[in-house]
Amino acid sequence: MLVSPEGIGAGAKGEPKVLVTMGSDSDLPLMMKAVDTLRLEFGIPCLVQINSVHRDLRTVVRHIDNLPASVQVIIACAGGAAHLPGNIADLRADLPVIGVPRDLGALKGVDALLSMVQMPEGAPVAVMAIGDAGAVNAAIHAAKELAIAEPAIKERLQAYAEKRKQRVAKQNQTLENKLHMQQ
Ligand code: RP5
Repeated sequence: MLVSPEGIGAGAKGEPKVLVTMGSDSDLPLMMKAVDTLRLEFGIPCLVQINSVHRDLRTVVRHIDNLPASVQVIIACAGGAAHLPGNIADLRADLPVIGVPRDLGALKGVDALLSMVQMPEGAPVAVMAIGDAGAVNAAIHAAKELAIAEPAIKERLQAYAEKRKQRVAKQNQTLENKLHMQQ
């Protein structure tokens, strides 16, 4: 279990606001994209924890029942028969759960995607894309949920969107230069 260092910016006081959890440490390289987006782009500290519903279900229940009160959103990643986010959605009726499906190879992550997205009525999981885009988007989605009550995070979200716009403007500039060179 690990709490990310401060995070960056006014909103980050070291109290974890997001739980980033996963079924195995083999998911960690993918989930570091969520952790780094949370803390570096938005200054949101998070708790990072391994929770395996297939290998140690009792510990999962204990961890999830006893989260710090500061945690307001949960991001859960798993591959294969990905039951972790759905089980957490049942355990924590009070917190939004965002699922990130991981590609384990055999079925290219579609197995995890469908396991997460087909939750029965009453226990929703907000499912992101398979892989890297899903991990980053999970962090952005969590930041948006926190931003409802925290104007500082809203500002960071706007700055992030601005950076994406600038990227397109730069691409257009490069394109224009290339087209002029061909004349
Ligand atoms: C899932 O099984 C985990 O979330 C992971 O994506 C997958 C494989 O785990 P390891 O066998 O690599 O530990 O529960």
